[in-house]
Amino acid sequence: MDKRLLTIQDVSCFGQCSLTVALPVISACGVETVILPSAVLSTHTGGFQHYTFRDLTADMAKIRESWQKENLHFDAAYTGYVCADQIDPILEIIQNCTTSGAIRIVDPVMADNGKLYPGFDADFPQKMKRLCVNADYLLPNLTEAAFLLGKEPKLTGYTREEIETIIAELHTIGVKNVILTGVSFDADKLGVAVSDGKTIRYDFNDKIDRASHGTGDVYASVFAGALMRGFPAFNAAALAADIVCSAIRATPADHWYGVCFEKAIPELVQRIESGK
Ligand code: PXL
Repeated sequence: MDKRLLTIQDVSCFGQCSLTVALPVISACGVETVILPSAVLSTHTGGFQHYTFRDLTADMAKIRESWQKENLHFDAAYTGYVCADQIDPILEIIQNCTTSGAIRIVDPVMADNGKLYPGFDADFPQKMKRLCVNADYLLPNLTEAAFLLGKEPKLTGYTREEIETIIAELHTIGVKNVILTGVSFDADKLGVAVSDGKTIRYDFNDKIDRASHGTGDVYASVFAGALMRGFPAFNAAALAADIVCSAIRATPADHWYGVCFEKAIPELVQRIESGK
């Protein structure tokens, strides 16, 4: 039977991020996608000033009970932007509503460019860490990885040795596979380090010199979809990077709040179906 994935993250009604990216992207990969919205915001928080925030934490246990009564189970759980009070209800959902051997993909969405996103306190990373410790696949950017490990993030200039120390420390807290984004050893290239705890492999693309919001969500969603379709983790990580680059290139310069990932969906479908 085809595998079914549950994704838990917010709905930012406007802004091309979180669930409005994950659902279309993972569905386009041909994977049944069940959603649990953790909150509803009028827009995302990355540059909009007047966002509303409807917290759906109180619904999480009720939704879990409903799924348990219906005997519904998921073969993978992928979590993104969530709040501190949602960590325990999410762990309960994962414990009770996933199949044995289900894959846990955690994107510890909370920070970028050296800073926590608005709305997260300094103690949030230690709370998010509880969701990360048993992840099968953890997809932090470099800022998130530093915060999870209680380190001061650097904006640039990580050496290969520093990158590999961060990866080793993430394995030490219990993460099985690390997909670390935002790695750069060369001014013209940006990439990802993929580690299964034994081997670290790097994939680089030409750096596109533009600040783009929501690329992390496109990245993690393509990765999750490709993994569910049988891509090895390194290939899923490299495909995700290619699709993010295509999405950025398809985005007009004045489109500041997100990336036009919709334009990259035909390429995504073609690459998923060809297995490359
Ligand atoms: O793209 C990550 C993200 C998801 N959800 C909300 C956000 C952000 C980043 O700013 O604000 C609500």
